[in-house]
Amino acid sequence: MLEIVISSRNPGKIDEIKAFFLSSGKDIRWLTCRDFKNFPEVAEAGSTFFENAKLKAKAVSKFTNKLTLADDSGLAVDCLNKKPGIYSSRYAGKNATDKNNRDKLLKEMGNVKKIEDRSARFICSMVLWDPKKGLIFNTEGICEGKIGTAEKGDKGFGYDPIFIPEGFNRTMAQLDQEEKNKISHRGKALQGFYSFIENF
Ligand code: ITT
Repeated sequence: MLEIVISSRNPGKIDEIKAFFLSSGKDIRWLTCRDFKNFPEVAEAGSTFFENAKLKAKAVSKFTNKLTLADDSGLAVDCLNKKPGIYSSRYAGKNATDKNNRDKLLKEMGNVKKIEDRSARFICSMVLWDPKKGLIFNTEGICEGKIGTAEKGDKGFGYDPIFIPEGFNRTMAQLDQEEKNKISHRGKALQGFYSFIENF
């Protein structure tokens, strides 16, 4: 069976990746940081989502000597000049929680009253790294939406409770995982990845 390591310490991402493949019919044995001792802590030193995804995939593939998938993602808010972007996980500081990050974002947007001025998008860059061949596949997914004025919903993770995807009047945290995976940045990247890995 095909074995792939997920280079992530984010349980929300890991769950969504596994769930996507559970319903796809392609049998993959997923390994995560829980399956290895001293799993590398990778500094996200790149200046784009793609660069950071490559850094995470490469370091973990080198360490495990296995095919490795990495996801670097974040939120770009138009009225904040595309912030927090690649700094989404550390927006409110180095050890910020998801809640700290959401609170900071809502505060920074406090004077942006009209919903049409609160546009944003989630971006996900995904990279598959082979320990012998290096980068063998990469793809990106984008999900457009708006930032709400208060948190709603308790599903998902990260910025989900304040992100209203285009075409919905609910936040991402009010969608089931299956619904989210159909429209999300990660779900779209996973569709691209699936077409590559389907006949691997
Ligand atoms: P790994 O690097 O270990 O994978 P991470 O959480 O640090 O975990 P990133 O560096 O890619 O991952 O940061 C992603 C940030 O964007 C983080 O703050 C997430 O909460 C947020 N984010 C990404 N995808 C999201 C999603 O589907 N819903 C809500 N927030 C999301």
